[in-house]
Amino acid sequence: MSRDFEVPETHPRYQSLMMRERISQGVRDGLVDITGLIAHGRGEAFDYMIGERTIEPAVIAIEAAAAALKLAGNRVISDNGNTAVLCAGELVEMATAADAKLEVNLFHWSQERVERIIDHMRAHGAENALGVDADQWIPGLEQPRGRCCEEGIFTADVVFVPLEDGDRAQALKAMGKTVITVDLNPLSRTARTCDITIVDNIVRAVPLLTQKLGEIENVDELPASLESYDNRSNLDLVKETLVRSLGITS
Ligand code: PTJ
Repeated sequence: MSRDFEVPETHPRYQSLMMRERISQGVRDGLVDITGLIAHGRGEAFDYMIGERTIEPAVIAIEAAAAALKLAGNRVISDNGNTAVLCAGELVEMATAADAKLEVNLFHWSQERVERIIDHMRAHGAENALGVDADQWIPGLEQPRGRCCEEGIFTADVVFVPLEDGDRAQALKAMGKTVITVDLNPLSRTARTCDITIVDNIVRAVPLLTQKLGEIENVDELPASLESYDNRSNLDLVKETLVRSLGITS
């Protein structure tokens, strides 16, 4: 379905409306599952509450994520329909900066959509996006996201899983992996399960993470800085920000 409307750049909510456009166009192009619209709307609501800006706890989590990725042996960035249409090029840049593999892994799985997303990632510079020939299964995960690649998610020690569901995050942790997510909802099961949760919009978080990876100079200092990171207290800081933003007093 096409329409004769373009969001004017002068619109006060231009950035937000453009994200909606990318997600809805992604549905029309067969990249985003229809429920991706709902997931995006939920994210928008939380983004509104944190002021559509990168808050301090997210900066702290981004630093920890950069350290974890740098220290890893096999790093994988997991990509789905929403992440692909919101920041394909930025994810490719992050993969280069982190020396990470990209793997398409879908909840609403179809081989056709995996292939479409991989083509989309290639068009944005990805040389080798995994996911088409998934040859492994995440133990205990009885949903389509269990499907994964031996050389990618299955053997990774650090996995970046933005806009995720809690089930896979839990199953990946049970495999002994370090799991990093980007999720605007600090209350989600994913946010609470992961080792490092970046509560920020993925369109802001990924470029900042790439920048941080590029700024790391002393790798020897990373284990200590990672050790001092506590995801639970960082999420508490996010919740305090939300409470302040809603004007709630106890
Ligand atoms: O492409 P598929 O089939 O793998 O499906 C992808 C979606 C995102 C539809 C699927 O993973 C899903 O349904 O996710 P959930 O369970 O709705 O969780 C998505 C989480 O991401 C929610 O907590 C949202 O608040 C959050 N979110 C949505 N948009 C953004 C976001 N977080 C950061 N940046 C966003 N732009």
